[in-house]
Amino acid sequence: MIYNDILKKIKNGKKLFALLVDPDNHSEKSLLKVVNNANDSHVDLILIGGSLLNNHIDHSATLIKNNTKIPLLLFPGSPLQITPNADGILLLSLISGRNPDLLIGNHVIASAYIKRSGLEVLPTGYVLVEGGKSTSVEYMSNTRPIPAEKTDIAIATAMAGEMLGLKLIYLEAGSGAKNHITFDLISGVKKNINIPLIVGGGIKTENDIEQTVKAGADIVVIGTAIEQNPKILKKLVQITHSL
Ligand code: 1GP
Repeated sequence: MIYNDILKKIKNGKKLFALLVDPDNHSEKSLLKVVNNANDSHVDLILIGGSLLNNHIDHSATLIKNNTKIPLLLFPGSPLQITPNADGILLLSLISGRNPDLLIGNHVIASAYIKRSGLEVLPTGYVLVEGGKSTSVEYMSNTRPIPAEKTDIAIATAMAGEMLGLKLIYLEAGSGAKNHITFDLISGVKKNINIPLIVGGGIKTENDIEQTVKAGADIVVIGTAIEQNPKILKKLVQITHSL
């Protein structure tokens, strides 16, 4: 079970690195390179997802699965990105927003399909925080992010998500965000919840990772920075594991 494994690792003081792969940004050949890089770098989790569907998610997920033992989790931008060809799904409820489809509507549409798929379901409170520029997730979800300095609202949102029974909280500044989530906001949320905390969006450097993890992130997600410079992956994973 992926979730139990995550809990166990966190309990043992380990910080996890999740690589985000948007299949729309890859050919079959480059996707294979990404997977090999993830294997060599000892990435803990691979997340697959994006905003659009220019490539076939089923095919991309199968290609990843066939070439790695790293758990593959769907990170779906829409129900159309759900495929049985992964190990699990971050079943996102966009609790920072007030769009009913992303809070429960899409989940109702997809529930029977997900059950049949055999995917491990990881119910995740998805909390969008302003990251210094407007992002795809903000536009596509038709929701407003929590202002970056409103730590109290982010904390209350994460606490509400935990009280509703969600199993993970994902603080998201949006892919390619100018600013990653601040130390204060991450540490405030971390102090007030007892479920694993995922943080992503705009994390680019060793220093960003250090700040994010020291503030309280259990799992760091990086996509854009690795797409731009795949060579830094190994070092970023090492840093994460050393903290
Ligand atoms: C986006 O949190 C992830 O959903 C990763 O963001 O692409 O900015 O690393 P980046």
